[in-house]
Amino acid sequence: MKKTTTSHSVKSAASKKTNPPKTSSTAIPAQAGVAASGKALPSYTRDQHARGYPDLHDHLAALDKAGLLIKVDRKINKDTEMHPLVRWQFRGGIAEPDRKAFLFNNITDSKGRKFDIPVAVGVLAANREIYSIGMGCKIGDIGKTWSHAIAHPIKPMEVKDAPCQEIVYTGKDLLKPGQGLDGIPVPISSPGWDNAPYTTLSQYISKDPETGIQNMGVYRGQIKSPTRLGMNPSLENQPGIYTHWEKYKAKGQKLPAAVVLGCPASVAFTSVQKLSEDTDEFDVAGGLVGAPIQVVRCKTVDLLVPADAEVVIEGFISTEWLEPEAPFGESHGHVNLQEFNAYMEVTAITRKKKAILTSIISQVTPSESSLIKRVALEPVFLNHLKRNMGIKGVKRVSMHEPLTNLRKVIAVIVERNTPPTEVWRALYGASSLLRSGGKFVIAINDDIDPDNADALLWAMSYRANFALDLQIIHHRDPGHGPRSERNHGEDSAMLIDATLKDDFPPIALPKQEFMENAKKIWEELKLPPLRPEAPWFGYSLGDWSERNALMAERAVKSDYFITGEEIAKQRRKDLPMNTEIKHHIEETFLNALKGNKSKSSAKTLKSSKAKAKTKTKP
Ligand SMILES: Cc1cc2nc3c(=O)[nH]c(=O)nc-3n(C[C@H](O)[C@H](O)[C@H](O)COP(=O)(O)O)c2cc1C
Ligand SMILES: [Mn+2]
Repeated sequence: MKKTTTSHSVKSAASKKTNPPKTSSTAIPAQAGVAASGKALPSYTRDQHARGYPDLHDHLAALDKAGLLIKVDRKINKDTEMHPLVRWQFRGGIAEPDRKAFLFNNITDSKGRKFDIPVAVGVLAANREIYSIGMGCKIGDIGKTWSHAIAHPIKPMEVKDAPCQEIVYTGKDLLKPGQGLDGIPVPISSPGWDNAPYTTLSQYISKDPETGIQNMGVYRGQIKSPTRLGMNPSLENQPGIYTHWEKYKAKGQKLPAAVVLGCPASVAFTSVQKLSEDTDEFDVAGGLVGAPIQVVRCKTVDLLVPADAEVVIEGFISTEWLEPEAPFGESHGHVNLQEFNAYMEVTAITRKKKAILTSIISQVTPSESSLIKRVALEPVFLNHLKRNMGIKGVKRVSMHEPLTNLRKVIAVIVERNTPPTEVWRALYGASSLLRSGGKFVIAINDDIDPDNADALLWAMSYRANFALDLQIIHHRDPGHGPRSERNHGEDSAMLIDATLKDDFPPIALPKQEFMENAKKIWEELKLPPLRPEAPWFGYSLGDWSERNALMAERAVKSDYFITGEEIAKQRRKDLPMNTEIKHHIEETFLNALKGNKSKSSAKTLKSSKAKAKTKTKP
């Protein structure tokens, strides 16, 4: 194994001094590549300082050390068993923090073929803990780390030789059994529906022929022959590669491309992030790890790929011919039926000797695919609303994940006193950032858990008046999902202000102190473990008088007869049933408390009504 430390040529190192987020390179076990269990993971030796960030093997070792990696040594059929097995952790009632990454070491297919490349599934984003280990930051800092990296990109560094080119197959060698795409154990994602194995973490790299700026985006790849890979850019997501494809088409040339299958986690994360078209994902990946990403020039195309990639497929994408591609189970939860799409003719496959293939579990959400996109996209939305649009009251943006798949339902969490015009600017802003994002955009306050659809319905039910708080937006792209001919193919969006506009009485649950005390008793009684769901205690929403507070305090001290006596003195015969008490009694009561002479009830009623009318809205 050649070292790149002495032979690399620095193309363009970072010129700006940055204050990078801490990377997990310091957290690499002393013996990277050796699992905590003592069992060797597929690995190679290389000076960690030269790279400055962990590669996929180091990442797997870190996951193993954290107890997050399940190594499967039993034989697994990649075409029928692998993805269904991992699927269970997303459809089997397992909570997100309990999900794990899987490494399959003994892979076969339905013809009994063997593969020398292990397959890793869920190792990038089966849950936030796994993702945060890949980012080298705490779970709570994922958003901040993204914002920092986008604001402080670091240019990559070109090296002359690289682990990803330890093995190189080109030309006729690709047609020998096991040396073309047939040698890569690409699993079938949705057996029974998909028409082939598809690469999922396939990071397509292409270059803008005008600016020379590279793009890296994850688009699936249908294994069509040992040297042909299908590609499907979903145009509604405005994929970077499509712009390049169009430009090469206009020149009458094929589009040179390199497809990276597995690489350092931080680099992989940028390939599913929506960055501006003129941003090279490598620069932001550098920002994520706080060091230049080491890249190497491909063997048969003029493109740079991560030196620490596991496998790289090089080739040319026809800009003249399209081929049928799919059916393939999609992230919108339905099978994507066959369409005419691009394909690549492979000119080289390069790989590490001990390469590991990364496969992402996608389709019906929640999935690894939705989580990896969600944690990257939410900070982009928040930045857009707060920084680009300057809306101060926005606290968080949350994309709803299960079944709806992120883009359809977006909650914008705003401070309680945000002016309605700013709430609406946030709603319009969130609904227009992505061409295909924001079908339901709902503004809520931070006591509503946006991950709980029950809570979202709760907020919409009691805090929104649709005559005032709802707008339908026409002429929207239907986005990712099955398409309908209705309305000339155009979809629409619904913006809802479900924030509190009035002071409401408290949430009808015992106050926090009583629930906490009861939890101790619950646990003392060894009842089944609790998983508290917000709201699990009552809190004030602004409409709670001193009189009400006093009565409740008395009640919990078992002094409620005092209240009973007081109430007897407040008897009335001039009012109909269901007349609200607050405007009749509160002021009288407060004055009495202060020792003032009580005013006539008629006067109190009048002044309270006037107060209610002039009450200012937040
Ligand atoms: C597992 C997985 C598979 C994906 N497959 C595709 C795909 O086949 N086509 C596509 O256009 N986007 C796909 N995406 C979404 C893109 O990766 C995403 O839109 C990304 O921003 C693309 O990079 P770009 O913005 O540079 O084009 C996929 C994402 C994931 C996580
Ligand atoms: Mn891009």
